[in-house]
Amino acid sequence: RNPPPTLHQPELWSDDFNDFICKCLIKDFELRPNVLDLLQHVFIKQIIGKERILQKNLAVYPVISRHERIHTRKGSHMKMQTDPDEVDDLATLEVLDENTVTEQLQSRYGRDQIYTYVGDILIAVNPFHTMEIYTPQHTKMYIGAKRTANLPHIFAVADIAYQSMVSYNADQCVVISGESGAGKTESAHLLVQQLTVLGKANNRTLQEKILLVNSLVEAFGNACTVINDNSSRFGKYLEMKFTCGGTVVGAQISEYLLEKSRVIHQAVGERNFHIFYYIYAGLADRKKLAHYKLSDSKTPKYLCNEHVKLGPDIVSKAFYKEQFDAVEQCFKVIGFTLEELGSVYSTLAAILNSGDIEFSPVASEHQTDKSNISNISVLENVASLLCIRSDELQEALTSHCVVARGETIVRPNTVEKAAEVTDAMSKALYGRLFSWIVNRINSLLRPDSHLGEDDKGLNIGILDIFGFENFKKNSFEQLCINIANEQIQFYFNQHIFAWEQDEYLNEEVDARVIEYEDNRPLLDLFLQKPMGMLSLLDEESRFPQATDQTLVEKFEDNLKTKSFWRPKRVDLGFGIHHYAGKVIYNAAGFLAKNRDTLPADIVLLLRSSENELVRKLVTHPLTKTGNLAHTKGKGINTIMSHVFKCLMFFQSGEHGDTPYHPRETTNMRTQTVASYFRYSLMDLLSKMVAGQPHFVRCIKPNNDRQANKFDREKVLVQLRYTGVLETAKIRRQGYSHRILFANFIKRYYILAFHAHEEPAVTPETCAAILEKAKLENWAMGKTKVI
Ligand code: AOV
Ligand code: MG
Repeated sequence: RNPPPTLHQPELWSDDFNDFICKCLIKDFELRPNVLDLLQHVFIKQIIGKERILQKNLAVYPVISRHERIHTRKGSHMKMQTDPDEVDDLATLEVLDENTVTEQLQSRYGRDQIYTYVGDILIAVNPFHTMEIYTPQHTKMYIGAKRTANLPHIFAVADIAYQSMVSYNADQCVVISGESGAGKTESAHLLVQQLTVLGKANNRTLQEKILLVNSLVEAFGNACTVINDNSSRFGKYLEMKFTCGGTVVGAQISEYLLEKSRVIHQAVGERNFHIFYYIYAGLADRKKLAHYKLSDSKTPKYLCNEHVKLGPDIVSKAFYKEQFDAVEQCFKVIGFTLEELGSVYSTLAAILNSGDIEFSPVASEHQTDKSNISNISVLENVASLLCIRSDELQEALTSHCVVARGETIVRPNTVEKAAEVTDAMSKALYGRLFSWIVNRINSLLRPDSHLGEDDKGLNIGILDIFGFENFKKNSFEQLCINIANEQIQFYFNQHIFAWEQDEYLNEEVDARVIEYEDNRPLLDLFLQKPMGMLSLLDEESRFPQATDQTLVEKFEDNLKTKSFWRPKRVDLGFGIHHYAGKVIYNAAGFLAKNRDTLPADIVLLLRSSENELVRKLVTHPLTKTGNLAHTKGKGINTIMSHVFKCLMFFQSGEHGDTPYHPRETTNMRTQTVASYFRYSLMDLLSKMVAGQPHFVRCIKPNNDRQANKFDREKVLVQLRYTGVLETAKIRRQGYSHRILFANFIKRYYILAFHAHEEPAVTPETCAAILEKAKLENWAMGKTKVI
C-alpha cells in the first residue's frame, strides 16, 4: 500500500491492513508465546479503550476471531491437554540436558507427535508411516494461526515463512537438514503443499504445476540406495515466487551435483535412477519397447545390478508403470511438448542401449590394442535413437584424435578405453538431460509475466539436499555430499550461535556465551586454497601420471589435522572426522571421477545430431544460475553479508560471473568436478544468505525404517552433532528477538501513548511501552529492544 495508512488515519484502514497488523504482532512475538497473549490482550484493550473510532475496525480484527476459533477447533492434531511434563518447545524445558531432551522426543514420538520446536527451529522425527496430519483441515488450521495454538507442525514453518515474507517484504529460505533417510524430501513436499495454498494461486493450473515439479525432478534425480528407497541424488533449491502481495506466481529450481556415476554403476544393493525403471515398464506396457529399441526379454546392463533382484520383472512391475504414467502426466501438465517428451524418451533409451554395446580386442600383428564393436546392431540402435550416424559413433567410441606437432593423428582405443568413453557419454547425456529438464521447467514456470513492472516479487526458497552419508564403501560422491552437509551445518551454526552472540556483543547486552561445535576447521580442510583437499585433488588431476595412490599420499603429506588420518590396512583409504561422525573413504577412482572427461569427438558428433534436444544438450550453456551478482542489490543485511564474505574466502574469484552449466567439455581447460562443486556451493549459499532462514532438522529414529521404533542412542547421536541441546540453551535465553527502536516504537507506541502522539525514538520510549505492557524478560540494547 503506497503510502501505507497509519494508526492516525483509521478511515484508511482496510481489512487487509488489520490483517497486516495482526500478522506483524503474531510474528514479532512468535518466539515468546507467553508474551504474545499478554501483548495482544493489552494492545486490543488499549485501542478499544482509547479510540472509539477504531472499534468499527476491531470488529473484523482477525486476532479476535482467530482467538475464538482456536478454542472451538476440532481435529486429530488439536492441541489437547497433554502430559504436564511434556513441552512443545524444548527451549522451555526447565532441565536442559541430553536425557531430558531425548526423553521428551521419545515420549512425543510414542504418541505420534513427530514435530517439536526448539525456539524457532522445528525438529521432525521421521514417523516411517503415513500420518493423518496433512489433511485439508490441518492446512486450514495452521494458516495465520498463533504458534502456540496448535501442535508443532511443518505447516507452521510454511506459515511463518510466508507471513514473514509478506509482513517484512523480504525473501525467506527454509533449510532442511538431516542424515540420509531422515525425511528432508518429504518435508520439502509438505512445505510446497502448504505454501501453494497460502499463496492462494488464483490460477489452479499454476498451483498444480508447482506441486508437480518435485515429483518430476525426483523421478530423474532420486534412486533407491541401501539407506533410503527414494534417496535424493542431487541437491535441490526450489524457489517459490510470489508477488509482493503474497500471491504465488511461479517457481524456479536450482539443482546441484547430480550423482551421474549412478547411471553406469550402482553399489551393492542399490539401483539406477527411478526414471529408467519407470520408462522400461511403461513402454513395455504400451507395447512401445521396440520403438525405443529396447528388448523385453533382456534387461539392459545399466539396470542389472546383480545384487538387486530385479530380473525380467522390471517390465511387469505395476508400480513402475503407474509411475511412468504419473511422470508423463507431470511433463504434460507443466507444459512440455509431445515432441520434447519423445526426445527425452529416446535419449533415455539411447543411454540404456549404450550400456549394452560390447567391445572386443582386435588382434592383429601391428595393433594389439585396438577394439571392435561385437554387437553392431546395438550400436546402430544408439545411433538411431540419438539421430547420429552409426559409423561416426563407432569411430568416436573406438578411436580418438590427438594433435601432435601440428598434425592430427587418429589413435585406436583399447577395449577398456572404448568402454570408458561409452560410459562417459552415457553419464554426460544423462547429466545434461537432467539439467535441460530443470531448465525447461524454469522457463515454463518463470513468473515474469505475472509480475508488474515495479514488482520484483518475493520468494521463499526451500533447500533439500542429499543427507550425510556413511556407507560401507564411500567414494568421491560421498565426499562431495558430506562436504555439502558440512557447509549447511556451518551456515546453521553461524546463524544460530555466531551471529546471535555477535549481536549481543554489539548491543552490549549481557548474555551467557553458549559453547558450540564449530566445524569451520573442517571446511578449511576441504575448501581452503591452495592446500585444502579439493585444491589438492584438482592439482593432482592435472598430472597425467598421477594415480589414486599418489593422490592419497599427497593428502597425507599436506593435510596435517586430527580430522584426517590414514587407516592401516586399507589401500587407498583415508578417514575424515566429519561433524556428523567418522567416515572412511576409498580414493579408488577419485582422479577419473574428478576429471570427468568427455572426449571432444563425442561432443562434436552429438552436435551433428538431427534431434534438436540432443544438439541442445551439447551446445548452449543451459542455465545461468551461476550468476552470483544477483545477491548484491538485494540488501542482504549486514550480518548476512559478513558471513557471505567469509564464505567468499573459500571461493575467491575463480569463476567470476561466467555461466557454469554445462561444463564446457571441448575446451582444453576443462573444469573439474571439484571446482564445479566448489562453485555450486558458493552459488547455493549466495541464494540462501539473501533470505531470512528458517530451519527444519530431520531426525531418523532408527536405521531399519520402522514405524514406532525410537532408538535412543541413534537419536542422541544426531541431537549431539546437530547441536540441538546448545540450540535449546541459546533459545532459552529468551533474547531470540530483536527489533530496532524505531520499528518497535512505530508498531507499539499506541500501548503507552495517544494515537496522535509521535514519541521520540529513544530507548526510554521503548522502555515506557514495555513497562506499560508489563512485559518482562527484555533487555535494552544500543539500537534494539532485545
Ligand atoms: P531424505 O530426503 O532425508 O533422505 P526422505 O524424505 O526421502 O528422506 O524420507 C525417507 C522416507 O521416510 C520416505 O520415503 C517416507 O517413507 C518416510 N517419511 C519421511 N517423512 C515422512 C513423513 N512426514 N510422514 C511419513 N513418512 C515419512 V536422502 O534424500 O536419502 O538424504 O539423499
Ligand atoms: Mg531426499
